[in-house]
Amino acid sequence: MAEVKLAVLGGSGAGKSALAVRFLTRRFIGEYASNAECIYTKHLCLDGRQIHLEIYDPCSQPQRGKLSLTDELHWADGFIIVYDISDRASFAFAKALLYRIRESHIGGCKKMVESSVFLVGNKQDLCHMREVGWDEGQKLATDNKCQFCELSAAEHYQEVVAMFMKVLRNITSNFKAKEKRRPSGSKSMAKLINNVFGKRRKSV
Ligand SMILES: Nc1nc2c(ncn2[C@@H]2O[C@H](COP(=O)(O)OP(=O)(O)OP(=O)(O)O)[C@@H](O)[C@H]2O)c(=O)[nH]1
Ligand SMILES: [Mg+2]
Repeated sequence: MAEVKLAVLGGSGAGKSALAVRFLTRRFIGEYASNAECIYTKHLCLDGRQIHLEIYDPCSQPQRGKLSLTDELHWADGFIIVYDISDRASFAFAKALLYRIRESHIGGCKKMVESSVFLVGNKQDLCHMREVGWDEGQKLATDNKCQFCELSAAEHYQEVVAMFMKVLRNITSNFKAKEKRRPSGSKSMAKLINNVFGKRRKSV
């Protein structure tokens, strides 16, 4: 069974928890605890392959301060970077996150991470309060060679599922490419690192 680790990152209130919970439970519940980070786990079948998925949903991140992300970069196989289309500050935060991920990629921290990054402009239902244009999101994604979509965790269940499935597909195809290129010994080293890095876990 393939193990996939996905980190959902973004500014405070962008909708990280809403997206994760919507994907995992189909529901939009409106209010989400933001004082504790957690990892949700789920088994699913993707293109006939069994996947053990872990989704990391961090607690509120300060808009300022150092974006070290060191743990997340080592832990995650892929990232969903979320901003709120009605909040320009969250877009700036997403931009900084993408920069940090790209930087680590150049430094060789995690290979082939770019194709496993999805930039999401959330709260599309609030387009009457829009502060970030669709074209700005698309350009940021193109500049960082990642995928992009706008959606609403509140209103678009199918789009949320489609977005998660696209990321998962890219991650698993990266796995296949890596398996072809590396000896199996390095896989157990990656597992060892993952086991050392523990977070609170929730099963859904
Ligand atoms: N209108 C609208 N509201 C949304 C949407 N997604 C999330 N929200 C609301 O935005 C607020 C923040 O959502 P969360 O999912 O808690 O955001 P978060 O990024 O997890 O926030 P922190 O954990 O505090 O960093 C909540 O009140 C949600 O109900 C959306 O698509 N549309
Ligand atoms: Mg949250």
